[in-house]
Amino acid sequence: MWNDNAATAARISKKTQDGFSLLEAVVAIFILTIGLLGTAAALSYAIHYGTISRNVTAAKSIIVGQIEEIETLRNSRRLDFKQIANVGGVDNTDATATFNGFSTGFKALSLNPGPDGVNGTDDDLLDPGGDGVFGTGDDFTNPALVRSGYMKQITITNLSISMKKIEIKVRYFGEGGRVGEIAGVCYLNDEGRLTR
Ligand SMILES: [Ca+2]
Repeated sequence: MWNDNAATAARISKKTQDGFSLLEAVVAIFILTIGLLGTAAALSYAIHYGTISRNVTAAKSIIVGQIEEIETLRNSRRLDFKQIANVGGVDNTDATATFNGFSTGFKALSLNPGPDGVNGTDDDLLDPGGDGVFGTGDDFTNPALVRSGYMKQITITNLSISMKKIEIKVRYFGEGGRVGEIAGVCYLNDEGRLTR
């Protein structure tokens, strides 16, 4: 009787130490692989949409910044209301300073406003050169001033003698050659004419 009990205990002990079979290990590795692939896909998705989110936030900031600058140019009277226009549409009549207008079409963003002190114009990438003075012989277009990854277009439409539509579009360039575009529109009135 005692021997029978000992034999049963030995069998139970042996059974608990069997471990995984090869098939169980293969199935476990397969499931783990599927799980890791899913994690990699989720990470890739998160990185991709994180990049898009950053680009959209930056593009919105660029749009708001340009609209606020134009509004400030009007409020400070640095530009007459009739001067706030694209190249070819500026009316410099009786203005204190000549303004060439905002660039047409999509242009690179610059880190500096250039000699006219206004962002979004054709001179934005102009560098004063070694003498640090604009308008001298050593001025040059400096590609190092380009803020890469974004392009901006400013379109100004006269709706009436005292109202303009300002549309700012920003294109951003993501991974894999993807291009996104976001636009902002504001309406600018001739506040000086209307209220001062
Ligand atoms: Ca400029």
